[in-house]
Amino acid sequence: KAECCITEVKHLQNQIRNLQGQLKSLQDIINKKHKVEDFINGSQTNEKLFAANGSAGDYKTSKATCSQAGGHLASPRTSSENGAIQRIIQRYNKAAYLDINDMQTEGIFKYQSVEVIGYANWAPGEPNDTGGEEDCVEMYTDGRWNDRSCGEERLIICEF
Ligand code: 293
Ligand code: CA
Ligand code: CA
Repeated sequence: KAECCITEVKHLQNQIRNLQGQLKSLQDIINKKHKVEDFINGSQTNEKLFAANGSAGDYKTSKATCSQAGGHLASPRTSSENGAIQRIIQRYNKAAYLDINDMQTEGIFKYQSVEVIGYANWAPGEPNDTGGEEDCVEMYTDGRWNDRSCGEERLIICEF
């Protein structure tokens, strides 16, 4: 018989109404944050968010900094992601390391030392492993990539 459950049903309906209200305010907050991100970074259809705070470091420091922040050092997998990173590099007018290297096998570039890259945007003549010691990758302000020694000071750009 339905009688048994009316108060429970009403209670649940109340809880649903409360949750709907909370969901609505969460959506409002998220929408506002998206607008701020789009204003700062330019509209992104990407899922990934790229961010810099102006700090710089070598490859190891860059990786550690992004990891401490709960993200990863930026590693573009598409031209659209490459463009999003490039905009940040242009804003700071400073090249940045990508999380791509050929430390394991010379000439075989991998994401985070694990997965062979499926997208590249090398500058003409790159990668050239100058001096036999360029196993990291930097992005120039024109969005092109250069293999580079890992110990330079570069803008830190993380992805989240
Ligand atoms: C050589 C030739 C340059 C090039 C440079 C970079 C270093 O000096 O044209 O820009 O190497 O590849 O990473
Ligand atoms: Ca190399
Ligand atoms: Ca090079």
